[in-house]
Amino acid sequence: AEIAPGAVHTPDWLSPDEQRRLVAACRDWAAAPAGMRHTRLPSGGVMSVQTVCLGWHWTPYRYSRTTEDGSPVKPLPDWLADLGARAVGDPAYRPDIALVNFYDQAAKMGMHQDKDERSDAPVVSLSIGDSCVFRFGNTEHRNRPWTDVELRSGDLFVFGGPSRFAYHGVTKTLPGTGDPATGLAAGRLNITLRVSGMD
Ligand code: MD5
Ligand code: FE
Repeated sequence: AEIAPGAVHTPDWLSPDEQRRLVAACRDWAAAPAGMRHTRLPSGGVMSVQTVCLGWHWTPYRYSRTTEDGSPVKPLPDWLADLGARAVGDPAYRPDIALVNFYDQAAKMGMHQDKDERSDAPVVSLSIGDSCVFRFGNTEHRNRPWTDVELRSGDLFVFGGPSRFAYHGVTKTLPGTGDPATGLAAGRLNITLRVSGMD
């Protein structure tokens, strides 16, 4: 379903097998060093979501090749970039950043734009585990109008064209809605694939 120009939601895109493989991979990526952590905000707070980065390490306003403690960022495997190319239907799409977000039952993400990348290539979003309410806004500001969309395990969302720089957030997760057969007993995983536009 096209939620807005360039914002395409494909429910149930990942097979159960692909979801299991991704959960197992996320478990490996989450391990220290350069593992999953609550990102520190310039305000002094921390995000409720926990994140592990592949390819480039994200902190607000900037990407780097090392994490806060100086550890090298884990590589983004070719098979994951291939999955991204399949998601956008373009073999030339080569994401070099993956951000893996884990939401426990209390985590949410406020309305924001993703503009730390130096590329306007599409962002691919994959969801696994508990469902969430995803809020897709507009390009002007973080306020209405917006559209709330429930994202479920296995869903694909591609944000391209005029939707690439839209405000968006996650207002809540829906605990107990995931299938433990994925290997995730509780919580929600979201994997985004991005093009950095950097060398
Ligand atoms: C999530 N993650 O569910 C969301 C899904 C993030 C983030 O927002 O920054 O890690 S990705 C949603 C997204 C990405 C890029 C553009 C747009 C939405 N958009 O234009 O709406 O953890
Ligand atoms: Fe975002």
